[in-house]
Amino acid sequence: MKYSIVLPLLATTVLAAPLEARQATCKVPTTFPTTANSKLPNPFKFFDGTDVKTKADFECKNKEVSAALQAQELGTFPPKPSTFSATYSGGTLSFTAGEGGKSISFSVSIKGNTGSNVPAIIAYGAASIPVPAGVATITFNNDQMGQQQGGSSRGKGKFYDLYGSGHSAGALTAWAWGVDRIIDAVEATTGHNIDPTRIGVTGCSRNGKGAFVAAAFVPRIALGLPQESGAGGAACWRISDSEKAKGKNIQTSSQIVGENVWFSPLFNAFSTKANTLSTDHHQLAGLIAPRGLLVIENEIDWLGPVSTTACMKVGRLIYKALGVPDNMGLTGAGNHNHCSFPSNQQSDLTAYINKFLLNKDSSTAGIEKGPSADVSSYIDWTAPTLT
Ligand code: MCU
Repeated sequence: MKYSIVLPLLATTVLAAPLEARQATCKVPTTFPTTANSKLPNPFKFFDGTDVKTKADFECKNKEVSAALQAQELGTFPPKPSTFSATYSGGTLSFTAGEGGKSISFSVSIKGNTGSNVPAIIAYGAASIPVPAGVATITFNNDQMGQQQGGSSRGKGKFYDLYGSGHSAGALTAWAWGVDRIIDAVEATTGHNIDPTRIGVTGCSRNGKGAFVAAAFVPRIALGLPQESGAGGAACWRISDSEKAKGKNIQTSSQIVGENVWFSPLFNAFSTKANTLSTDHHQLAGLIAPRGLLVIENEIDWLGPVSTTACMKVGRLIYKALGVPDNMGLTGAGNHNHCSFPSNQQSDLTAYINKFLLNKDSSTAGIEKGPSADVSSYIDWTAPTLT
């Protein structure tokens, strides 16, 4: 009798539990497979070999993908610090974050925030895409958060002032933590008119890698707009290695770890054997699903146009499996200077900003542009329809 009352109540509670509560039941491993595999890892299998069948399974899969990326490439992404306060005044949003007796202060500028409930784009450095009227720009001096002047920048910047110069995070992770705090600050203050539920993030080239990782690590980002990110962003390490083997002048993991501090020192162990990573960057796109993502690319050899195109087409298979194929697009174009936005990518960008930031009816159907790239030669699995 006692149980017949308790059990239905329990069942109701479990079914009605919000997604975050159900995710708390995900078993996230602390060690990750390093078996050599030159094909892109199957995003629909857990590392223990079981199948990802449902959308709830996929939420759990993303937790292990995030953990693996942090352990092998990006370093630890810290949660909200124990103390936090923010102010907004006259176009400047500032926050102070504290942990373990240390604290840092940081400011970003906001422009174009007239009206109410204004969507915004957080721009690393400065936006090199056109930001339309009605969308505010939050300019993030990411170099101040984590320096990127080459190898000597390791552990330098405000993030490392707070967490210590020996923290495992590479600059991409330090910047993503900054984006997370900017959104905390938007939420904690008034007067700026920004709608925290409609925030996009962009950056070009090295900052495009940063924008990609921020969209992946910060679930409050509604739209990722990484531009010409190439290796470490939209390219898959494995495909770039295969392109390099074909004689292309393309950036690979073995080169990138020596050029700058974008990645964690943990990545060094994989730099010449990217085929042993547990994940690849189709799954970086998968971390953003089902949220909006438009990957903007160029056809400069160093960026790896075949690698970014194939990798992101595989990323779209993940969005398709989730039933939202058109929440992710890939717009690649050649014949323009690095980070100069060409007019033939404008309609794709407009469609994504309209849909995900301006709440307008807009078709983002089937945007998949780039050089020809044979996806089937890089994968040995098929995508299910997640229920
Ligand atoms: C595409 O981003 C980088 C690239 O990874 C580097 O190898 C190169 O030195 O700089 C590019 C960049 O950030 O250009 C502005």
